[in-house]
Amino acid sequence: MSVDKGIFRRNKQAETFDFHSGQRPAHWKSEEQIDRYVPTHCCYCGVQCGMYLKVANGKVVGVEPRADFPLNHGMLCPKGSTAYQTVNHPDRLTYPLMRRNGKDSPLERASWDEVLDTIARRFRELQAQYGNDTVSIYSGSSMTNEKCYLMGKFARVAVGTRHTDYNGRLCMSSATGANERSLGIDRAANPISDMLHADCIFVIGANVGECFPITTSYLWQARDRGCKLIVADPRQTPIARTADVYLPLRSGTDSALLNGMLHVIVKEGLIDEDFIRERTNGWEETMALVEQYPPERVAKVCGLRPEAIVEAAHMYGRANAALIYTARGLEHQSKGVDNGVTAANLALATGNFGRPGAGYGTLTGQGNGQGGREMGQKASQLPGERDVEDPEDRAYICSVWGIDEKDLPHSGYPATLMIPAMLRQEIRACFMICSNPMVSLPDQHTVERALRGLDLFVVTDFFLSETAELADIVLPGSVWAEDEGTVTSLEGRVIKYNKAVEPPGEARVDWEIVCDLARRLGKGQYFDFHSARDIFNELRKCTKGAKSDYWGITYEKIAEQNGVFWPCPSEDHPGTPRLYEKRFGFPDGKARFHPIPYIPPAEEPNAEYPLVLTTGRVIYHYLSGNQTRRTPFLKEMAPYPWVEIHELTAARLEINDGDWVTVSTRRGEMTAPALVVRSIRPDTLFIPYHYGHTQAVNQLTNPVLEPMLKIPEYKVCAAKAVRASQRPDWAKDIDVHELIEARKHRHELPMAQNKPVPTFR
Ligand SMILES: Nc1nc2c(c(=O)[nH]1)N[C@H]1C(S)=C(S)[C@@H](COP(=O)(O)OP(=O)(O)OC[C@H]3O[C@@H](n4cnc5c(=O)[nH]c(N)nc54)[C@H](O)[C@@H]3O)O[C@H]1N2
Ligand SMILES: Nc1nc2c(c(=O)[nH]1)N[C@H]1C(S)=C(S)[C@@H](COP(=O)(O)OP(=O)(O)OC[C@H]3O[C@@H](n4cnc5c(=O)[nH]c(N)nc54)[C@H](O)[C@@H]3O)O[C@H]1N2
Ligand code: SF4
Ligand SMILES: [Mo]
Repeated sequence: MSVDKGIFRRNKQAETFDFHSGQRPAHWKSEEQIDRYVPTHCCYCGVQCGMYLKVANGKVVGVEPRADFPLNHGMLCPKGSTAYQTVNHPDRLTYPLMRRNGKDSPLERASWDEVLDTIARRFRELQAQYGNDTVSIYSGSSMTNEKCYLMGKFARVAVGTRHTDYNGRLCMSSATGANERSLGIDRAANPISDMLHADCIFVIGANVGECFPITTSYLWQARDRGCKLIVADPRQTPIARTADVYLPLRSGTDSALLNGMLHVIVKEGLIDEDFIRERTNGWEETMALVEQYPPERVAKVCGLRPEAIVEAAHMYGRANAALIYTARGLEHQSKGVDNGVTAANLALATGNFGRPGAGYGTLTGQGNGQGGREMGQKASQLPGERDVEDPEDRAYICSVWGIDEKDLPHSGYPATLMIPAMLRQEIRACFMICSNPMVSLPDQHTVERALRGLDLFVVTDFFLSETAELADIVLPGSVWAEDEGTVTSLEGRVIKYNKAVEPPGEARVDWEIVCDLARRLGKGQYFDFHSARDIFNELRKCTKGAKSDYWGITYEKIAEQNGVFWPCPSEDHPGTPRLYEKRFGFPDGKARFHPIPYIPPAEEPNAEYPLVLTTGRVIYHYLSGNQTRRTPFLKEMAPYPWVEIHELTAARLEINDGDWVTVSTRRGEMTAPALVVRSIRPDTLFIPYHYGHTQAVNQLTNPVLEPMLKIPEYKVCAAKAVRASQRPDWAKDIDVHELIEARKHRHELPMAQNKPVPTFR
């Protein structure tokens, strides 16, 4: 099948532009100074909007949205349209840094030879003394597939450690668990354009408007065609304001809600019996379980009105084609995998798979959050989503890599378990690239102790992040515009970044740094890559015949087709935009139901901590904010964190808009201004997490992990709030009312269709 082009008008100017020569069309008079337009994609979220970087005199000077890319059709969000400003930023790291005299000495300028030789020597010394696994590799999914692939191979082949993992552990691991348990393939089931074919879209735990901004244009087009919208989120997010049913559930109760909706669907005969019989296993047990979740019981658990649950179930159950979208709201929980499974159960029971507009999918977060979870940088994984403990997978990858099977390490610690292993001194060195855990990991005070305690901590970044500040050696790497390589978007579409400029100063392209280090570790023959394309060709081979099969994807085909959806098993295969049209990903081709009882979150409110704290994102910042906090417009729009608090709760606590509030949990406390709103449950507080040091909400969050996939419960912990006795140090000269004024309107928009503001129980 082909991907829907949507109903956008195409930009004529862009179409006449010769992308290959990089020549601008003659009639673009006002752009005379631009030398080249380099087609690429945004470096931020998983939507991966197409853009051109404008290059003049060897520098990136601006951005132009790509009208010819079928997903964004000429649109970019505030982050995309300012991303280019990070390339020439004055804060760029332009030479290596190193502490020469222990932890208390300053980071000083050093040469590449000095830092890389030191790293190689110290790794070997520590490994000789404490074993190979004393070194860990911690990488990230904002990097291309080529780099993610390289990191897994670097860990196993160059360093010889079993401990390799990445920041996707904090992001996509619940989704992976649910996809693998229910459907058998860890990828979104549908291309985004499938929204245009849906009669009902159910968004649970995803802030689509702020986190996947450009996809909302598909949502609005679907709405124009009569598609219903259900939103379940403890906060009334931008898209929730226009929803047909808005379910402001209590954080951590998603599986109860989903079981309750399925209960109603079964009772009313809205299940798809043919689909269940022919394409699934295990329905009886799930049906028996949801019997125990009548709307009245679920309403109490979730803090909702029972009628709203029934209404949502009817709306979803009666649609001919319905889509469920989840994201971290449902997944950042100690029951995150189970929650995803209950969402899949609902879609399976109603036959919503394998057709246009029918599916369940997690909205993948990071730019390469999809490819990054397939390329073998994960603790338990080899490239192509292969299993590091599976004898056949091991043998195949060893044959491609040319190593002996006994030299391939077994599975190691996921990123979240590396922290306790560092505290136990089982891990004594860490090579980190493309992650900023001093903002992103829960329970920051413990994380800081672990990282400070390392014998050798190396960070590769292009800005000095909160984490790089703690490193013994900082390596200046490259931004996306300085390298080429592929990325796999939230649709499962493999696309390509193209190189626009060279890294500044002595900064180097990431993969060259890693290959150079591999050589110095004596393993150069396994890292004899001369281009990103060389790496891509090897990774294609590694994925051949695997679930995420890239074998048939080439750089040329990506350019010709505007991306290729995996699996793509041969060069004449067009790729696979929609999964599960005929089979699910298990050997018998059938999907699997799993009965999931509701289990409460790890921490529930009590007398001392009577509120629920939840955390997440705002449109203006990206993840740890290391990039977006340096972008003037984005910084201005959201300069520091705030506490969203319902007006009833604020009144009870005698807190007014703009008052400084101290929020505390069992792990720590922080102070930020109150934003008094009606768009959040009265029992819930929300703090955006994009800030570091004393502005980091992860000082407060609960490090409890999902038992299988080890993702932290960022979305629920017990908290209390009081009016602060004084402002924090960072806030002495701040006029907080500017922020309040800027944010306020976002929370005060009227509900569509004159619906009353929802009542909470
Ligand atoms: N602007 C922006 N966009 C981004 C990113 C970014 O940092 N900034 N990051 C990208 C990445 S890596 C990711 S992972 C995605 C994340 O995308 P999302 O998951 O959409 O973003 P979050 O803000 O983490 O959480 C989503 C929603 O979950 C709600 N929520 C909290 N607790 C619960 C709960 O218990 N149940 C339910 N159902 N909902 C709950 C929150 O109120 C919030 O509105 O965004 C991607 N896009
Ligand atoms: N409380 C709370 N905490 C959360 C979340 C939440 O919702 N609430 N969300 C979690 C989620 S979903 C995620 S994805 C994580 C993200 O957490 P992190 O991965 O720690 O955050 P990033 O900002 O992506 O960190 C990437 C770092 O690498 C750098 N970088 C980016 N691209 C490249 C590259 O190509 N090469 C190199 N060398 N460096 C690069 C950036 O400058 C940045 O410093 O945070 C998690 N933490
Ligand atoms: S929606 Fe995502 S990919 Fe598109 S411009 Fe915004 S941040 Fe970039
Ligand atoms: Mo994420």
